[in-house]
Amino acid sequence: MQALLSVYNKSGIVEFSKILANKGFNLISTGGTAKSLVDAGLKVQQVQDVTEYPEMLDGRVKTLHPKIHGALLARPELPHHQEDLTKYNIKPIKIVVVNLYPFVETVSKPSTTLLDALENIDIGGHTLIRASSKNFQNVIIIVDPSDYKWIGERIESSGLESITLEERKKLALKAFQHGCSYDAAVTQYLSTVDIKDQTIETAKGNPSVEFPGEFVPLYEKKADLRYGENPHQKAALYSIPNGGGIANAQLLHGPALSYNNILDGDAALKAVREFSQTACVVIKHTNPCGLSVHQDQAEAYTRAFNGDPKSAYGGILGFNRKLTLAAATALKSVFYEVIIAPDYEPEALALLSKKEKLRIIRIPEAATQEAFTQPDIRTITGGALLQSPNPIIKDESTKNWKVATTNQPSEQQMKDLLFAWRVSKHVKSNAIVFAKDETIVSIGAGQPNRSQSVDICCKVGGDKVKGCVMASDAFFPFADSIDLAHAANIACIVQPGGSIRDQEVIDAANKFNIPMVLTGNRNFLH
Ligand code: 93A
Repeated sequence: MQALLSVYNKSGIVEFSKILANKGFNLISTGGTAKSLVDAGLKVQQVQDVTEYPEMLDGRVKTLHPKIHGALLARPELPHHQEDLTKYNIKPIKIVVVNLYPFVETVSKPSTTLLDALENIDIGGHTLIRASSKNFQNVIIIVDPSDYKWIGERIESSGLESITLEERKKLALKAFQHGCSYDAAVTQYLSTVDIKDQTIETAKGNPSVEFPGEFVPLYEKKADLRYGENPHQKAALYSIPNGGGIANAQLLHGPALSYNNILDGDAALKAVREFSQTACVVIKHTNPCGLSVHQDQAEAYTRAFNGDPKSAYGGILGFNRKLTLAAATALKSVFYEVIIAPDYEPEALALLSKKEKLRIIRIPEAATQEAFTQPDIRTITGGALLQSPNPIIKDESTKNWKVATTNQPSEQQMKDLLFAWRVSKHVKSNAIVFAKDETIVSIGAGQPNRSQSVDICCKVGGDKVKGCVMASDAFFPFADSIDLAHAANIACIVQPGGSIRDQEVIDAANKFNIPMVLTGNRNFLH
């Protein structure tokens, strides 16, 4: 019996091949893979000894040969296939282990040239996958090293034939999916790479920020989820391999993540990465109902919680720094569904792990700080909308702000205005944020008119709103919101400006001596 091994990622291949060798398989392999196996003391037949052609064209042609593909595509039960095998001296291959050149990793590097990218488009390996998968009744195809263990154990205990037809089909399906997302990545890369006025050696592509003529997301399925937004909806999680973010986060403790947990966890991550200072957010239904920045993380948590203690129950907590034991101690008595942080002090993790229902998530390294480069994608009936992500608001952005009123905000108020402005970016439009001491006091989210959001802020904040700053994610179309702000004793306002009634709105602020700052840009979130 013959096995063909040709892998870029060589982890686990020696151990798996040893099992095959012990079971009497003839191991056939390509250059680098063969070397790893020989170095480990295994007897290997080189592909070039089977094909009687050397690997050529810098390895572009290794396994592309009828002696290999005849061995993969033959159906031994058909007499005329048997005749061909005998006539051309081809021996069937029963098991194929392949994984492809690292195309996604290669094009993710900003320094990658077009030539590097093209060299990393795997042709032969891909063809091995397709041929073996097409003939899955006769050939076992393995593309995922995590399958070595169970298949190895099975072959060892019960032989190759014990792998059932259903299992073979699943492996073939996985292999086709693997090839499919690989081709999607190539398609996306080629549709965005700019080769105008550049040599093939130097042309660089950045597939993540431009909008291609044809868009094929390069997502890989990560998990089936129990259900979707509601129990009667089916759902699954897909991720961009090595793409960071919540889709590649690690669940350290607790029950499996739900669709809504992931969605809210994403909102938490996006909200805390807006701040370079130590921050804590409480998310409910994708809106931050509490958020605070403070150099003491436990204090940031307590302030965020106190923003709206009633709504915090069952919320999603987000941190942009390693979670300390002090913060874990402060939060442990409240019921939260999920907590996300870039890391956890061991004592903090141990303490929180006592809470059975709490899902504790570690966000991949640097994800709480790095800028988004992935486009925002949203499906619509019959298509999709893409946009570049709304960038992180820099401290320097206040240099472009204009004070529209006679009264100027104080330095402390400017700090709070910038804080509230940043928060308003993460609240569903029409968004109004009341804040004090870089902490949310109340939010008005998702209302069909702006003054209604102001109203909600006043009601939810109650006595606490006195002296707050107010941020609005888009301009005030009328002066009614300023009247409400005055009645609530709001100290200062930030908003984009740009309404045809700006003057009326500014006049109202002047009438009440409320300083008002115009940012010049809008932060809708629909
Ligand atoms: O350049 S290729 O597209 N041409 C081929 O004929 C071929 N056959 C296998 N790349 C080819 N492979 C790939 O080589 C496999 O998919 C695998 O990723 C890699 C293993 O090469 P080596 O064993 O030399 O490290």
